[in-house]
Amino acid sequence: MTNNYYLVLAGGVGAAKFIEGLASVIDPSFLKIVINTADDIELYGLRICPDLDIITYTLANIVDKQKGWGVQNETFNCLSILQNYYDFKWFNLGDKDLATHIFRTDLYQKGYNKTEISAVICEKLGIKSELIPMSNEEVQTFIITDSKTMHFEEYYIRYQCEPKVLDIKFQGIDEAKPVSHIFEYISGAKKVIICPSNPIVSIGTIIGLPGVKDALKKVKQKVIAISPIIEGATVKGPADKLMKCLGLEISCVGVAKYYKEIIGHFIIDNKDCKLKSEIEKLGIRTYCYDTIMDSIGKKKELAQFVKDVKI
Ligand code: FO1
Repeated sequence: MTNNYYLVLAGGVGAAKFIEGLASVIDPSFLKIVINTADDIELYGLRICPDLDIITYTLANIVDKQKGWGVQNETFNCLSILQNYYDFKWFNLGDKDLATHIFRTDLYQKGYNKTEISAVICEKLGIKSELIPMSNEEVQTFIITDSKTMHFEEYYIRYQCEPKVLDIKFQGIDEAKPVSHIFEYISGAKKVIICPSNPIVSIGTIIGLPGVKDALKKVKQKVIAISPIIEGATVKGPADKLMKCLGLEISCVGVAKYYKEIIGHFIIDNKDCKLKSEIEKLGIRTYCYDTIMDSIGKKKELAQFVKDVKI
C-alpha cells in the first residue's frame, strides 16, 4: 500500500534549495528526507553534520540564504578565540551554529544516536518534516588527490576543490547499516525524489549503503531525479570534477547513466533539452524544465513540476 508521504534523498546546499520549494508545495509533515552523513566531521571535539545542518536550518527558516549554509546574521566571536588554541583555520563555525554542535555533541555523550539527535533538534526548531541521517554508523568520504588524501570537507573548503582528484574513498560504507526504516519508507512512499545534489559524494553515499540500491530498483517507476549538471558543469560544488575522476561523462546524460538502474524519471534543464532523446534511450522518462533555483518562485515552480510528474 502506498502512503501519502514523499521520500527525498538529499545532500547539502543544492538539496536545501529544492527542499525549500518542496516544503511550500507539499505539507512539510509529508516529507521524509534521508540526508548524506558522509561529510560529517569532528572539529574542536564537536560533532558537525554539514548536510543535515544545512537542511535543518533551511526548514527552520534560519539558514544564511546568501551562503546557503550556516545560520543567518551570524557572528564568529567564539571561533576567533578557538583559533588561538588550534592550528587549523579553514572551517568557519559561527556562534549560533556552534550552539547546534554543542547540543548535538552533548546528546551523543548521553548515548543518543544520529537519528534520535536529529529528531530532537527538529522538534526544538519546529521542523515538521522528518530529517533522517542516512546511517547511525560512521561513513566518511576521503578524497585521494595527487598531493595527499583528505577529508571531503578539507578538499571542499580548505583547498577549494583545486587539487587533482585521483580517487574517492567512502570509509565504512560497506559495513554501515542504513537507518532501518529507510526500506519501509522506500516501498511505502508516494514518490521517491532524488535532489539535484552531488551524485557521487551526496546521493552516491546514500545509495551505496548496503541494500538501498536494490530497494530503489524495485520501485524505480516512482523514483524521480533532478540533474545537478547543466550544460556540462555543476551549479555549485565539485560534482563535475569527481565524475571525471570516476570516468563518468560530465553531463546530464552521465548522471542519468549513473542513476539508470534506480530511476524511472529524470528532470534535466531546458538548456540540455537536446540530450532528452539520448536519456530516454536508457528507458528513463525525461522532462526539460528550468532547474536554476535562483529565487523562491523558481524553487517552488520546480518543486511543483516534480510533484506533478505522473508516475
Ligand atoms: N562551507 C564553506 O564553503 N566554508 C565553510 O567554512 C563552511 C563551514 C560550515 C560549517 C558548518 C556547516 O554545517 C557547514 C559549513 N559549510 C561551509 C558548508 C558545507 O560544509 C558544504 O556546503 C557541504 O559539505 C557540501 O555539501
